[in-house]
Amino acid sequence: ENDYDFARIEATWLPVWEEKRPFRTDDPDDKRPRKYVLDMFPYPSGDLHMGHAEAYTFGDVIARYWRQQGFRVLHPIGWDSFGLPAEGAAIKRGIDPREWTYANIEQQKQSMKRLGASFDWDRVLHTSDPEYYKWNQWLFLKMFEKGLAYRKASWVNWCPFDQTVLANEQVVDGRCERCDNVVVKKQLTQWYLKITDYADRLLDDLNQLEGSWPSKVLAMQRNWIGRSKGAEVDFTVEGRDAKVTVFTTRPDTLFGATFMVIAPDTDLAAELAAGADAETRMRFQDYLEQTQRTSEIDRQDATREKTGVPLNRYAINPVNGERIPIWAADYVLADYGHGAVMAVPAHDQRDLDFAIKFGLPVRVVVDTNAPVTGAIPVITEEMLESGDIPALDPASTGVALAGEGRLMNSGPLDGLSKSNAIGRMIQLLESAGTGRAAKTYRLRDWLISRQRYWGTPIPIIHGEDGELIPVPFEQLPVRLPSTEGLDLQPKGTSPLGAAEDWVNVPDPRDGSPARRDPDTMDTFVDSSWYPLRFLSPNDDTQAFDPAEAEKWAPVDQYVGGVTHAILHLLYARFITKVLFDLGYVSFTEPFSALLNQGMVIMEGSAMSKSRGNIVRLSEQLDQYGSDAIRLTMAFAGPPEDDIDWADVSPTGSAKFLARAWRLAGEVTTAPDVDWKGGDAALRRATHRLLNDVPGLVEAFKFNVVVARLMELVNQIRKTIDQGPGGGDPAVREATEAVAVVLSLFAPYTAEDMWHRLGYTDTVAFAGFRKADPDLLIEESVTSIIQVDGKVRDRIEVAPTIASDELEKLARASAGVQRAVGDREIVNVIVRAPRVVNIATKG
Ligand code: ANZ
Repeated sequence: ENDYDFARIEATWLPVWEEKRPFRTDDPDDKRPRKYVLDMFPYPSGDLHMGHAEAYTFGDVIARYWRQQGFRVLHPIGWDSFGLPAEGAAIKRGIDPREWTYANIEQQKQSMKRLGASFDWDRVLHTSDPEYYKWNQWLFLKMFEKGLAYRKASWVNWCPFDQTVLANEQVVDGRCERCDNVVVKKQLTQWYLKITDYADRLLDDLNQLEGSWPSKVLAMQRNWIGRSKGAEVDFTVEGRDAKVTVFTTRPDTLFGATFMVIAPDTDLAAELAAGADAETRMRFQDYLEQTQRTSEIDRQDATREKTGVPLNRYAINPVNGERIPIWAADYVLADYGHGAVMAVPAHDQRDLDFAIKFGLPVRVVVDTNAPVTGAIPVITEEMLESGDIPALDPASTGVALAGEGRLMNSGPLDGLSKSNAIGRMIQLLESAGTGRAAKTYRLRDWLISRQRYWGTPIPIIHGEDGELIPVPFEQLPVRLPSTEGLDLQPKGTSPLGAAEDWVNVPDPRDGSPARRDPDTMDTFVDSSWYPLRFLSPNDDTQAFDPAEAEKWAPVDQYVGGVTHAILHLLYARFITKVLFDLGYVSFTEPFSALLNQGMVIMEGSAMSKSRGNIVRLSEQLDQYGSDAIRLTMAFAGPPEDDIDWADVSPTGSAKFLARAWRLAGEVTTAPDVDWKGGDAALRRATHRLLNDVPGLVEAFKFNVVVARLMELVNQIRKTIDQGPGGGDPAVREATEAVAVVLSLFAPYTAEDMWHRLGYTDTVAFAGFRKADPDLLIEESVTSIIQVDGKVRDRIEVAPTIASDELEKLARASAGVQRAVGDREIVNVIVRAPRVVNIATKG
């Protein structure tokens, strides 16, 4: 009983929490303010690991903190339980993916409970439950209705081994991230969500998150959306009725366009080649095949040797009527802008490399030697004096002139600065009807079709006439059929296509034979709106209750890994805006604040099976207990930083917990004792802690809070051992404060302390005591007395000392008297209570 035994303490309190469910948030009469604290929900891949423990510790500290501050805190958890690994495990072991998934969920749930995570266990959701994915289907149908879900044929990354489409990020150096086989391009008809319609809002609304999201994540989102401003220019093509439009960020350089380049893998390139001579057609065909074997990443690599073929066709420059040749080259991307560029080799490096390699003309149209106000001058005074002015000759230097300057060789633009010329050129194009201001984005529409079993079935029926018919709402969910008799091996089409009983359905229009769409949705759809489902997880009439969303959402604090910095957050932001437009929510951003925890690493590198450096969470929990592990995570440093498990000391944490815990057994006063008479120094230390904790926790300085707890525990120990003992009321006051603050980090130990201190309710809602302002005042401060700029004395004064009082003390101080001697004091500046400056003369 008098020894700290984490196993006994865990065994005492876990069943109590299980039974009392203190973290339920379902009392409609509770009028306290609300906070929604959400951890990114896990994928059920085996048991929890150290990284999970870290993330859930930080989320839990924040949730527990707001509870202690008197908020009702919604802190739910669920599982992102659809996805490929379950399918892989199922194939390998010949079991149903459900078996693997739900067994892992059960195991993770037990670990989370053991970790003392204060989740509301009555709101658990699994995205692979039909009760959940029904609402993915509802969302899809809503978007289909609005034209935001659509099908199109396009070139996609295809892994011939895994027989599936890959996202661009899953292609590494042209190979499949999973199996390392060379990825090819394949033309497929797939479902897309029209996220590009939201590009501007997704970008502009990031400004609202400035300061409450990590700036790195904001930058990554901005880059991913990649908005460029410029113009579209229409070129006539000889022998073709329709014009060809290009996107350019530099319309000012149009007079310097000496050729045009089109992405080979576009209909336009194919059409232009088809209209050329036989040799050109053949060369183009070979080149197209070569392009299709080249990865997106290589194509975007600006330093790669340029390749391309002439199409033997000509375009007319709309501003000067010049006839320029058209080429096909893979450095121009099919799905950016219009898949075609006006090449200005003098001012664009890629175009210059290409022009030099194929002997195409280079014409300078911006004099980058000419001074422009506000721009960094290219020509310095010294250059002018020495006459050493760089030649405007990119064709021989090989370096494009990308900088500021004044226009030349450009008719009406001559003499204008670059930015003025951009504006002027857009005006000229607009009035001639041959171009206009335009924006373009890197962001692509979101491809959501997956040719896989373990996901949400797309609720569309294909009529015999090719019509796409939404599954009537009353028929949702479209449930996944059982895996009985299905071959889940990847083969390029969805395994669901072979589920004859499932896939063949009557056409909802007239009962004629029709087929279900056999594809399932990207699991990022599942996670794009799950925070809302937690608000009414058992509602079978709607995806979420808008009234509850009004109360709780958006999420006040989201916690999770930086691995989700781009896609998950972008998709969740997109879907939130869609729900806003549909009138279901009143806000446009799902996560008001974001904390990215670092990684748990080992001896400088990430933990991985191949390195053999995996630290097993369950073993750590067995050895040190949950509280010590949690405390170690919190104490290791700022939560955003990586934690090297080789550098931390769970043993040290456990020792500290034992020290803190023992104090509770030594307090001999009753809970209602009057603290007023307690040891003053200890009381001041307690109140300083109480005063500082909120600011520290809200700035995520958990490590500092833990350090402060350690100090206070030491001071309590000293007070007991050297002073008035456990009967001093200040010892009770301080130990209670320790228990309450410690409950954020070490809930088991804190709970046990609280009960040993004589309370019967959980410590989780005890609340921070308000710091007493009188006890925050320092007893004395050191005042520095300077004479003619030199420190001559230091005196201890009351922090509230008045200026004239301080001046008197200063003048009287021995050090000052000595320094002044018989000189005259001409000026005294007093900054009470810290400094007095005395100036003398003579
Ligand atoms: C003429 C020009 C002159 C350009 C100049 C740049 C500099 P960002 O800023 O990334 O948006 N471009 C347009 N479509 C392209 C495509 N599908 N694939 C590859 N490049 C493409 O880049 C916009 C610039 O990239 C455009 O402006 C165009 O080249 C090129 F001195 O037009 B520019």
